[in-house]
Amino acid sequence: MLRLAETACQTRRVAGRLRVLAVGFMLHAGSGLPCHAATVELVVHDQLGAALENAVVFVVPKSGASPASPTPAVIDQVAKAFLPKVSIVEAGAEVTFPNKDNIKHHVYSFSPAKVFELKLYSGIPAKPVRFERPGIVTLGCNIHDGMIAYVYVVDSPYHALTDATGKATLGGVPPADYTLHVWHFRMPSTAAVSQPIAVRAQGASAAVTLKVEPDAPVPPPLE
Ligand SMILES: [Cu+2]
Repeated sequence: MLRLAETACQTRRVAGRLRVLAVGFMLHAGSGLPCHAATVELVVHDQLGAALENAVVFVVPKSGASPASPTPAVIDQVAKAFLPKVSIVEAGAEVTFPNKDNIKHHVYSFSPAKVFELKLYSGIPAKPVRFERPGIVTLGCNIHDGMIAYVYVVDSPYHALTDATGKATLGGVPPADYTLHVWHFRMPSTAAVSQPIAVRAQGASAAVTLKVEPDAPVPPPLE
């Protein structure tokens, strides 16, 4: 019975999907069979219609922040680059910054959500960095100007990065009213684009168009 119900839910969700190419959002969610948890499907493009990879997408219940279950993350430094370039962590998560190059790096952030500095080091720093506050943290290296990465700290367990086709799927989302947040590092502002999204039993989907610059804004250097 459960399988039949899920199949019916999926069929309705696909049949009801809407997409828009204009700047902004178009959301679809309806009512129907009582699926136990829903799937939110998102696709993100730029203003020229090109798929945007590594866009941060997450939903937060309107009833308040979801209990986060932060899991540790790792951001490597390889060949004078942060890997991955974009990470999503839940508030309270600890991140380690292994330096896998044979030169030293000096990792820092001036972002209000997390100000920190890992002074010139090799190997793995003794202590991870804890990200408590939701927000966007831009990482730099004081030695290598081209090293830039982003940590988006969220207060929701429902988050994902878009793939090369601009798509992301949030699974296991309890049906409720949410706010959808979408951000890409080529946006001229660190403010995410936000919009209501009603997640119903058969799921929800949204197509989002972001206005982005050709290159990411350059963060200020360490003084
Ligand atoms: Cu460096």
